[in-house]
Amino acid sequence: MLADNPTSSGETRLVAAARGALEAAKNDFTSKTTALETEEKDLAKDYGPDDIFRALKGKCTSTEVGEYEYELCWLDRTTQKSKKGHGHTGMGNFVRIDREVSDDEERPDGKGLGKGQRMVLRYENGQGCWNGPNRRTDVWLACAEKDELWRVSESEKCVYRMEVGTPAACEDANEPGVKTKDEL
Ligand code: MAN
Repeated sequence: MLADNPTSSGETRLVAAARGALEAAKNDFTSKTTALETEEKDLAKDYGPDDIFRALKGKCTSTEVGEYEYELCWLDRTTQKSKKGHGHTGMGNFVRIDREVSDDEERPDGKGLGKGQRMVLRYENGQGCWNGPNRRTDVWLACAEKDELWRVSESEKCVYRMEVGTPAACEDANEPGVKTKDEL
Protein backbone atom coordinates (compact mmCIF):
# COMPACT_ATOMS: atom_id res chain seq x y z
CA MET A 1 0.00 0.00 0.00
CA LEU A 2 1.15 3.53 -0.82
CA ALA A 3 1.66 5.81 2.13
CA ASP A 4 -0.51 8.96 2.06
CA ASN A 5 2.25 11.29 3.17
CA PRO A 6 1.33 14.61 4.77
CA THR A 7 1.90 17.72 2.59
CA SER A 8 3.94 20.68 3.88
CA SER A 9 0.75 22.10 5.49
CA GLY A 10 0.39 18.89 7.48
CA GLU A 11 -2.65 17.69 5.51
CA THR A 12 -2.50 14.32 3.82
CA ARG A 13 -2.63 14.40 0.00
CA LEU A 14 -6.04 12.70 -0.02
CA VAL A 15 -7.52 15.33 2.30
CA ALA A 16 -5.93 18.11 0.20
CA ALA A 17 -7.46 16.58 -2.95
CA ALA A 18 -10.88 16.30 -1.28
CA ARG A 19 -10.63 19.94 -0.17
CA GLY A 20 -9.75 20.97 -3.73
CA ALA A 21 -12.74 19.06 -5.10
CA LEU A 22 -15.00 20.72 -2.52
CA GLU A 23 -13.77 24.21 -3.54
CA ALA A 24 -14.32 23.43 -7.23
CA ALA A 25 -17.84 22.16 -6.54
CA LYS A 26 -18.62 25.29 -4.48
CA ASN A 27 -17.43 27.56 -7.30
CA ASP A 28 -19.46 25.59 -9.80
CA PHE A 29 -22.53 25.88 -7.55
CA THR A 30 -22.08 29.65 -7.23
CA SER A 31 -21.80 30.23 -10.97
CA LYS A 32 -24.77 27.95 -11.71
CA THR A 33 -26.86 29.74 -9.07
CA THR A 34 -26.00 33.07 -10.70
CA ALA A 35 -26.94 31.69 -14.11
CA LEU A 36 -30.23 30.37 -12.70
CA GLU A 37 -31.06 33.79 -11.19
CA THR A 38 -30.30 35.47 -14.52
CA GLU A 39 -32.65 33.10 -16.35
CA GLU A 40 -35.38 33.56 -13.72
CA LYS A 41 -35.14 37.36 -14.00
CA ASP A 42 -35.28 37.09 -17.77
CA LEU A 43 -38.43 34.94 -17.63
CA ALA A 44 -40.07 37.45 -15.29
CA LYS A 45 -39.29 40.33 -17.67
CA ASP A 46 -42.07 41.71 -19.87
CA TYR A 47 -41.19 41.03 -23.52
CA GLY A 48 -44.49 42.42 -24.75
CA PRO A 49 -47.51 40.74 -26.33
CA ASP A 50 -46.55 37.27 -27.59
CA ASP A 51 -42.97 37.99 -26.44
CA ILE A 52 -42.41 40.05 -29.61
CA PHE A 53 -39.45 41.93 -28.15
CA ARG A 54 -37.45 38.79 -27.41
CA ALA A 55 -36.12 38.81 -30.98
CA LEU A 56 -34.78 42.33 -30.45
CA LYS A 57 -32.91 41.49 -27.27
CA GLY A 58 -29.29 42.61 -27.49
CA LYS A 59 -29.93 44.77 -30.56
CA CYS A 60 -29.48 48.52 -30.71
CA THR A 61 -30.41 51.26 -33.15
CA SER A 62 -29.10 54.83 -33.24
CA THR A 63 -29.38 58.23 -34.90
CA GLU A 64 -27.47 61.51 -34.91
CA VAL A 65 -29.10 64.71 -33.71
CA GLY A 66 -27.00 67.86 -33.44
CA GLU A 67 -23.93 67.27 -31.32
CA TYR A 68 -25.11 63.87 -30.10
CA GLU A 69 -25.59 60.34 -31.26
CA TYR A 70 -28.58 58.74 -29.53
CA GLU A 71 -28.79 55.00 -29.07
CA LEU A 72 -31.69 52.77 -28.15
CA CYS A 73 -30.82 49.27 -26.98
CA TRP A 74 -34.03 47.29 -26.92
CA LEU A 75 -35.30 46.43 -23.44
CA ASP A 76 -31.92 47.45 -22.08
CA ARG A 77 -30.90 51.15 -22.06
CA THR A 78 -30.91 54.45 -23.92
CA THR A 79 -27.72 56.48 -24.30
CA GLN A 80 -26.66 59.96 -25.40
CA LYS A 81 -23.15 59.96 -26.88
CA SER A 82 -21.29 63.19 -27.47
CA LYS A 83 -19.80 63.43 -30.96
CA LYS A 84 -17.14 65.72 -29.50
CA GLY A 85 -15.92 62.89 -27.33
CA HIS A 86 -17.34 64.04 -24.00
CA GLY A 87 -18.34 60.51 -23.11
CA HIS A 88 -21.67 58.74 -22.75
CA THR A 89 -24.71 59.70 -20.72
CA GLY A 90 -27.24 57.08 -19.60
CA MET A 91 -30.75 58.21 -20.48
CA GLY A 92 -32.51 55.41 -18.64
CA ASN A 93 -32.83 51.66 -18.19
CA PHE A 94 -35.79 49.65 -19.43
CA VAL A 95 -38.54 49.16 -16.86
CA ARG A 96 -41.84 48.39 -18.58
CA ILE A 97 -44.12 48.57 -21.59
CA ASP A 98 -47.07 50.98 -21.41
CA ARG A 99 -49.68 52.07 -23.92
CA GLU A 100 -50.56 55.65 -24.76
CA VAL A 101 -52.57 57.39 -27.42
CA SER A 102 -50.63 59.34 -30.04
CA ASP A 103 -52.23 62.26 -31.87
CA ASP A 104 -49.44 63.08 -34.34
CA GLU A 105 -50.14 64.05 -37.93
CA GLU A 106 -49.34 61.33 -40.46
CA ARG A 107 -46.08 62.02 -42.28
CA PRO A 108 -45.74 61.64 -46.05
CA ASP A 109 -42.74 59.32 -45.63
CA GLY A 110 -44.62 57.21 -43.07
CA LYS A 111 -41.87 57.71 -40.49
CA GLY A 112 -44.06 58.92 -37.67
CA LEU A 113 -46.33 57.73 -34.88
CA GLY A 114 -49.58 58.85 -36.48
CA LYS A 115 -52.81 58.60 -34.55
CA GLY A 116 -53.94 55.81 -32.25
CA GLN A 117 -52.80 53.67 -29.37
CA ARG A 118 -49.07 52.96 -29.40
CA MET A 119 -46.71 50.97 -27.22
CA VAL A 120 -44.40 53.15 -25.13
CA LEU A 121 -41.29 51.57 -23.61
CA ARG A 122 -40.30 53.32 -20.38
CA TYR A 123 -36.62 53.73 -19.61
CA GLU A 124 -35.98 55.23 -16.18
CA ASN A 125 -33.31 56.00 -13.64
CA GLY A 126 -30.64 57.19 -16.07
CA GLN A 127 -27.76 59.46 -15.17
CA GLY A 128 -28.64 62.26 -12.74
CA CYS A 129 -29.47 65.61 -14.29
CA TRP A 130 -27.60 68.56 -12.83
CA ASN A 131 -29.94 70.15 -10.28
CA GLY A 132 -32.69 67.86 -11.46
CA PRO A 133 -34.05 64.31 -11.57
CA ASN A 134 -32.45 61.27 -13.17
CA ARG A 135 -32.72 61.20 -16.92
CA ARG A 136 -35.49 59.10 -18.43
CA THR A 137 -36.74 58.22 -21.90
CA ASP A 138 -40.15 57.41 -23.35
CA VAL A 139 -39.71 55.26 -26.44
CA TRP A 140 -42.80 55.46 -28.67
CA LEU A 141 -43.22 52.68 -31.22
CA ALA A 142 -44.95 52.56 -34.58
CA CYS A 143 -45.22 49.80 -37.17
CA ALA A 144 -42.49 49.91 -39.84
CA GLU A 145 -40.71 47.50 -42.13
CA LYS A 146 -37.39 47.79 -40.33
CA ASP A 147 -36.07 48.98 -36.97
CA GLU A 148 -35.32 52.68 -37.21
CA LEU A 149 -34.84 55.45 -34.65
CA TRP A 150 -36.72 58.22 -36.45
CA ARG A 151 -36.25 61.13 -34.06
CA VAL A 152 -35.23 62.13 -30.55
CA SER A 153 -36.35 65.16 -28.60
CA GLU A 154 -35.93 66.45 -25.07
CA SER A 155 -39.52 67.29 -24.15
CA GLU A 156 -38.36 68.82 -20.87
CA LYS A 157 -34.89 68.96 -19.38
CA CYS A 158 -33.52 65.42 -19.09
CA VAL A 159 -36.82 63.82 -20.18
CA TYR A 160 -36.31 62.38 -23.65
CA ARG A 161 -38.73 61.09 -26.23
CA MET A 162 -37.75 58.68 -28.98
CA GLU A 163 -39.97 57.87 -31.94
CA VAL A 164 -39.10 54.49 -33.37
CA GLY A 165 -40.34 52.36 -36.21
CA THR A 166 -40.19 48.58 -35.82
CA PRO A 167 -41.87 45.46 -37.20
CA ALA A 168 -42.42 44.47 -33.55
CA ALA A 169 -45.10 47.16 -33.34
CA CYS A 170 -47.08 45.87 -36.32
CA GLU A 171 -50.46 44.54 -35.33
CA ASP A 172 -49.95 40.95 -36.34
CA ALA A 173 -47.64 40.20 -33.44
CA ASN A 174 -47.28 36.55 -34.46
CA GLU A 175 -45.68 37.52 -37.73
CA PRO A 176 -43.60 40.67 -37.18
CA GLY A 177 -43.17 42.59 -40.40
CA VAL A 178 -46.47 41.47 -41.84
CA LYS A 179 -48.79 44.42 -41.93
CA THR A 180 -52.47 43.93 -41.25
CA LYS A 181 -54.86 44.14 -44.16
CA ASP A 182 -56.04 47.71 -43.65
CA GLU A 183 -52.42 48.92 -43.62
CA LEU A 184 -51.58 47.44 -47.01
C1 MAN B 1 -26.35 67.52 -21.16
C2 MAN B 1 -27.28 66.73 -22.03
C3 MAN B 1 -28.60 67.47 -22.23
C4 MAN B 1 -29.18 67.88 -20.90
C5 MAN B 1 -28.17 68.62 -20.06
C6 MAN B 1 -28.71 68.90 -18.66
O1 MAN B 1 -25.92 68.66 -21.80
O2 MAN B 1 -27.50 65.50 -21.41
O3 MAN B 1 -29.49 66.67 -22.95
O4 MAN B 1 -30.31 68.72 -21.06
O5 MAN B 1 -26.98 67.86 -19.93
O6 MAN B 1 -27.80 69.62 -17.89
